[in-house]
Amino acid sequence: MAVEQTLAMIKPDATARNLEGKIISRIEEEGFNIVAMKKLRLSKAAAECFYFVHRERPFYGDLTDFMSSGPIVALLLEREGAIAKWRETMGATNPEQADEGTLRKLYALDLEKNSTHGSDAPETAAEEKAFFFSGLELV
Ligand code: FUP
Repeated sequence: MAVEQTLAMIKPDATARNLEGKIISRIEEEGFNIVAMKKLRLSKAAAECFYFVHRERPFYGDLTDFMSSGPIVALLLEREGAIAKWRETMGATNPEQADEGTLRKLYALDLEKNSTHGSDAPETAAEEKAFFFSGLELV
């Protein structure tokens, strides 16, 4: 399996409950190298840009309100098969369908406030990496 990178976020519902440490510990336990990391608050416009692919969906307004409602932590993660491994670690988008022990099963409040984000393919991982990090911020 090739070493790859994926973009992860700790979402506002999780930062509000001081879950950053627990989620970052899990990232380390699952064998990811943290290539870059920062905490910031997305503007509504930035959240709309990040989720542009969902602009026609009925949940777009609520989702981008939520994603700009408080701080997030963006992380660039690296390991073999990082994209699939991080999605497996997060669990299903809807926490009601997430497997036991996954981050969303453990921490998500509902389908929208689901605590973590992960890229879904190499192309989106590259776009999302560029959205959050400049070359200077990659270590
Ligand atoms: P995921 O790749 O697991 O983050 O899920 P999606 O790309 O399908 O959805 C992006 C985000 O939109 C999810 F994290 C949660 C939110 N969402 C809703 O709020 N309502 C929905 O019906 C579907 C997704």
